Amino acid sequence: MTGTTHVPATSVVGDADPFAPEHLLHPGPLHRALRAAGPVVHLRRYDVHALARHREVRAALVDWQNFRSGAGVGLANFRHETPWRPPSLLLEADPPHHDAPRSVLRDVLAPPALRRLREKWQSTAEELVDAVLAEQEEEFDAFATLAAAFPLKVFPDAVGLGPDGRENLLPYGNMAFNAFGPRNDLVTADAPRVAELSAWVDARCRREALDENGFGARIWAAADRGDLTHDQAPRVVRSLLTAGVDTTVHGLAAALYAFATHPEEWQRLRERPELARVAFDEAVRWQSPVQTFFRTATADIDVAGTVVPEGSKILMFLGSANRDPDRWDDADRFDLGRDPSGHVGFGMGIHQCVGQHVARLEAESLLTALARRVERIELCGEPRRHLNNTLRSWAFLPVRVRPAR
Ligand code: OVM
Repeated sequence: MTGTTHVPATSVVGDADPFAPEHLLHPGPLHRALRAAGPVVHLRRYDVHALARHREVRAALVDWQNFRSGAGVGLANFRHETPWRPPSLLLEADPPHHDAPRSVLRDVLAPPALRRLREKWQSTAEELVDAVLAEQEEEFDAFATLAAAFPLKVFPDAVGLGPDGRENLLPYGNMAFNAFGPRNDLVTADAPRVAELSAWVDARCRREALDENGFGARIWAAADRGDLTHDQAPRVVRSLLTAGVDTTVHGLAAALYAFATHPEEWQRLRERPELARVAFDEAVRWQSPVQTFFRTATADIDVAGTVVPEGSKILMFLGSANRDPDRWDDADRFDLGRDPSGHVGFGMGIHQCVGQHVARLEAESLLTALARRVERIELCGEPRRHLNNTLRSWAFLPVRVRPAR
């Protein structure tokens, strides 16, 4: 630990606010203090129990019977508070209600369905990288030009969204991920646009708004077959639009940041582009674009000798579990040589990210195109984070590249 980094002492870590800007910007010190303080830590400010070690986070994620999602996976407890929007039928639901929407979306986003997109996404990535290398100087913002531009090109098309209003997608997702946290300044800043952005997204989920070949239309077709009700279909489409854009944008940004700060790993990827998928998972482990989710205890649960009371919220630090030295060798190192499987950056268990294959295909397409065309990529200025209550996200990622000859 460096001398300038403030590390909360074990005795006061229970007073920390994990959603305060200092911890959102630099979560490492708080994560270390939480892991050191024990397998479970009571956070007094919010009266929730926090899990920050890999073993307990993983155990909670797979134990959906005790650690429920139906009362919301943010701080708000839907038993007592009205959610900011009708709850997700996947994320904020438990079996048995959860299972039909999950199985429909799993099929819509499964690897066979993605094979149709593969060639198109690869050529789009190649065109994008060629255009960036041709148009930009050697120094540019890799966040806007690559990490944000690529998903925003391919994913809304795959859903079957019309061309208008796509600039609303990132602000809507940003708002949804802020809403899992406390009602702090980040949530207040989003408030003026909640109604407008929600109305736009809800309108895009209607059958008439969706192209007949996309994921959205396939969700509606599942309702025609009786696998979902027609009332459920638009809300399952909404899950795609909520969880499918910001996550991949900041996940790709995590990978680009990792490579721009680890030149030897970039050379490794250039020599073996087939490492692109494992590299993306390692970047998801290392940065954990989704930092936290909550559960609600459905009984008094004994966690390593501490009773978590029935009805109370549990805060799971995915980003901390993914850096737990008891689970990972040299946990803070971004390393293409390791096997990152078992990371909880996509969750684990019945709610594990249903779109992870889509994310990996996006990452593979973009990273492979870059690896073939870019000899060196390095930071050429101070990158800037974008603060969000849940997402470890980016605003600006200045890089210098040397194109391959
Ligand atoms: C959803 C959803 C799923 C995962 C994450 C998420 C805002 C939303 O089903 O709407 O974050």
